[in-house]
Formats: sequence, C-alpha cells, structure tokens
Amino acid sequence: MKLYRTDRGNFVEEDAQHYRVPEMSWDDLMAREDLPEFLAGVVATARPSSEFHAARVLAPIGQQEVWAAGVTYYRSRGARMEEAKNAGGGDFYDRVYSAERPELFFKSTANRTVGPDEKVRIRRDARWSVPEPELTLLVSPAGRITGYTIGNDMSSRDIEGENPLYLPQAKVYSGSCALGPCILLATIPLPHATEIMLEIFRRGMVEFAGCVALTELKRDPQVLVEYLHRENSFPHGCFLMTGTGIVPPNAFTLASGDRIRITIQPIGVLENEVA
Ligand code: DO4
Ligand code: MG
Repeated sequence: MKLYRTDRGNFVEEDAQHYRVPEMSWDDLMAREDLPEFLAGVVATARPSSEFHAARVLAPIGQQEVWAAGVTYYRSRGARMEEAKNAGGGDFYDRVYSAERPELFFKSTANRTVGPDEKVRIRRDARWSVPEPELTLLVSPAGRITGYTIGNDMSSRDIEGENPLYLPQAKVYSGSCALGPCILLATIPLPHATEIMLEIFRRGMVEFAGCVALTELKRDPQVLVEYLHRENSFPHGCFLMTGTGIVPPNAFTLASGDRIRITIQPIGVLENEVA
C-alpha cells in the first residue's frame, strides 16, 4: 500500500487502484501512530478514483523535519576517511562506524526539499558534489516506523572533507534534499535483500551506476530511531534517512543538467535533474 501527496489531494494506492484519502491534512496523516491500519480502512471502504492520474505528485513532506544517519555502510566510512584525510578528520569516521552511538544530523525542512521530477541543487561554492541515495523512514511522534520513502541526501564532499565541522554547510542548503515518490506503508518490514540503485545520466548516457543491498546497512533502523528520539520530540512525525552505501569514484562530480535516478523497489523511483 502506497500513499501519495498530490496537487489534487492525498491518495492511497493498492493493487493498482487509487483511493482518495478523506479530508485530513498531510501533517495529520504523517503524525498518525496507526497510519498503515488507518489507510487499510480507507481502501476497504472507499471507491477507486481515476483522479490520481491527472494529479501532480508532490514531495511527501509537510512540517516534518528530515534527519539523516551517516557512516552506516562500510563504503561510506571509507569514502569519508579518504576525503577528510588531509584535514586530520579521517579517524572520526572510522570511530563512528564502530561506535554504539550513531551519527545523526539535521538534514532538511520542506522548503529545502524537492519532490519527484523537481530540480535538486549543487552549491555554487562547492567543487565536488554527489547524490546520496538513501532508504528513508517515516517515523511517528511516538517513534514507530510507519512508512518508507526514497531520499537523496545531496552532499558537497569538498566542503565536508575540508573540515568535519563544515558538515551542516555541506549537507543543508536550498534544494539539497529530494524525497518521494510516495510513502510505502510499513505493514511489514522491508526485506534485507531490498536493493538501492543509483543511476546518473549525463546528456542521456549513464555516467555512473551503483547498487547496494540493505544487508550492508550496519545499523538497525529501529535503533537509529531510538537514538533520534532521545531527548527530542517530533509532534508532526519526522523523516530519517538511513545513510548511503553508494559513493561514485572520487573523480566524479555532479554537473548542471545531470539526471539522478534512485530506485528502491517496492517503493518506486525518485528521479531529479540537477539545476
Ligand atoms: O558523516 C558525514 C555524512 C555521512 C552521510 O551522509 C552518509 O553516510 O550517508
Ligand atoms: Mg548521507
């Protein structure tokens, strides 16, 4: 079951049919502790609607904050150690990879986040920019994982590598986050074999492609949520990106006009062009 936020209202999809979700704001939906069960009730009682096909799908975010976990895959640990070695920061990434406490950082708000087919941005003062394709959790105010979406944690590697204290500038800027295309309701946990695929197209040709399975994710998503909720409250619910396991080679940097396609089945495909 998938939930879409569109310019014509909110729709739930089940078995290729779409059902309008009765009058309720997106924020009220995101904050529901019983979101999967509530939407199962909508599907059971509503009639299918064809209106969805004329609608534009929007980023699935309202007043939720987006947070992110870092260095949760071995590949990310290695890439960060390499980029920060001249700044003497490489050791921190190795230590956080093995530590009990995960790295969690504030990533985005709705005004910095784009939806499917909208444009992500690279910073004008960065020389080395990459997308980070990440399984992203929808977390209820009480800390229940109620859904999954696809996230792109756009990052400026040169700024981050120059000094770990520059992390917020490398990660948080206008157009630095993409989410979508929908919320896959967490009726069952995603299988460990789930794959995250990244393709980057330049002038219509594949410039980079990579793939990682959730078996490589070192941290249990529920434990990441537990740390995020320590001493923090999220009255509207929140999103938590779970880190990247795909890092393009060091010679690669994004350019304007590149298309970034992230696929996580059964959630779907999130595609964005670089402005
Ligand atoms: O520690 C820096 C950021 C790590 C990150 O965003 C990731 O591993 O996905
Ligand atoms: Mg990341």
